[in-house]
Amino acid sequence: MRKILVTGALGQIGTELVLYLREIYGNLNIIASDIAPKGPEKVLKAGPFEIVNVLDAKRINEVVEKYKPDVIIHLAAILSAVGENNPALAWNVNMYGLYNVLEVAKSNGCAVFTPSSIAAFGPSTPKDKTPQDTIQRPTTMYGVTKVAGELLCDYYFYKYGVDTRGVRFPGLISYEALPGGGTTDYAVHIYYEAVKNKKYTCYIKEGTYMDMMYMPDALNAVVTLLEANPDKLIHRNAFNITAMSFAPEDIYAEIKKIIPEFTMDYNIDPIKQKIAESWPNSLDDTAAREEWGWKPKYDLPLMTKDMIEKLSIKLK
Ligand code: NAD
Ligand code: AKB
Repeated sequence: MRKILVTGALGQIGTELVLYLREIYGNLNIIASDIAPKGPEKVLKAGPFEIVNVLDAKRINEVVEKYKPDVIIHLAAILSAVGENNPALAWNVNMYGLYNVLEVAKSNGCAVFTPSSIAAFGPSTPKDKTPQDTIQRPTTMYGVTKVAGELLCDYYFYKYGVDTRGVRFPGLISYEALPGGGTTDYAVHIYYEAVKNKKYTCYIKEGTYMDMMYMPDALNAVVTLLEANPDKLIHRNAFNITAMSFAPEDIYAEIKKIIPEFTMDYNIDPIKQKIAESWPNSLDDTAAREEWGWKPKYDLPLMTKDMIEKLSIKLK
C-alpha cells in the first residue's frame, strides 16, 4: 500500500486530491500538509495533517522521517497572476520549495510527483495542438519556474534515480476549493457568479482560447501516472494533458443553455490577458495517451452540467 505526503494540500487541487487518495489508499496513508492549518475539516481531520513550509527543508525531512512515505506529491506553489504581482515570491516558493522536496526525496528514497502547467509555454511556442516536445520560452515568472522545475525533476531522475513524474495541467475547474490566483480562474468564477447572481464580468477577452480540465479528470490523471509502468514512460516531466479548449464566449454560451437569464460583459485585466495570450490555444496530449493511457471523461457540456448542479446545492 502506498504512503503519500502531499504538500500545499489545502489549495484548489490538494483539497480534493487528498480525499481522493484517502479513498484509494486509506486515510492514514495520506499525510496532508500545508503552510498553515486553514482548510476544510475533512482534509484536516480525516487523516494525518502536518504544518510544513516547503522552504524549510529540515521540516520536510522531519515529516518524511516520521511517516516514511514512498511518494511526495508536491503541490505547494505560487500561481501565475499572484506570481506576476510578486515574482520574487514565485521564484522562491516554486524553485526552492521544489529543490527541497527533491533533496529530501533523494535522501529518503521517495518518488516525487509535481505538476507543471500550460504556463511552461510562451509566445514563441506553436499555439495550436502544441506538441509535447517544443519551444518553451515562457514570459511569466510562474512559467519560468515551471520550465526550470520540469528540468530539475528530469535531472533528479537521470542523475540520482529519483522517480519523478508530472503533467502539464491546463486550467482546472472545480467547485470544492476556490482557485489560488491564476489566469484561468475566470473559468471557475463564472460558474459561481452564474449560479449566485446570474451575471459575470469577465477579465479575459473574447476569442482567447486556453486548455481547461474538470477536477475529476485531473485527480484521475495524477493517480494513473503515479501508478503507470515506468518502463513505458519515455517522457517524465512533464506530460501535456488536456480535456477541452474554450474561450470565454464558449463557456458563457454553454452556461446559458442551463441558466437562460445569465448575462456576461467584459472588463479586461491587462496583466492576466497578456499571460493568457502567451499560452497555447490547445495542447497535443498524444504522448500521455500513448505512454500511460490518459483519457479525460469531461467535455465542456458535461462539466457545465455537473458544476451547475453541484454549485446550486453548495450555494443554496
Ligand atoms: P493553490 O494556490 O490553490 O494551492 C497552493 C497551496 O500551496 C496553498 O494551499 C498554499 O497555502 C500552499 N503554499 C504556498 N506557499 C507554501 C509554502 N511555502 N509551503 C507550503 N505550502 C505553501 O494551487 P493549486 O491550484 O492547488 O496548484 C497546485 C499545483 O498545481 C501547483 O504547482 C500549480 O502550479 C499546479 N497547477 C495548477 C493548476 C490549476 O489550474 N489549479 C493548473 C496547472 C498547474
Ligand atoms: C494559472 O492560471 O496560473 C493556473 C495554471 C494554468 O497553471 N491555473
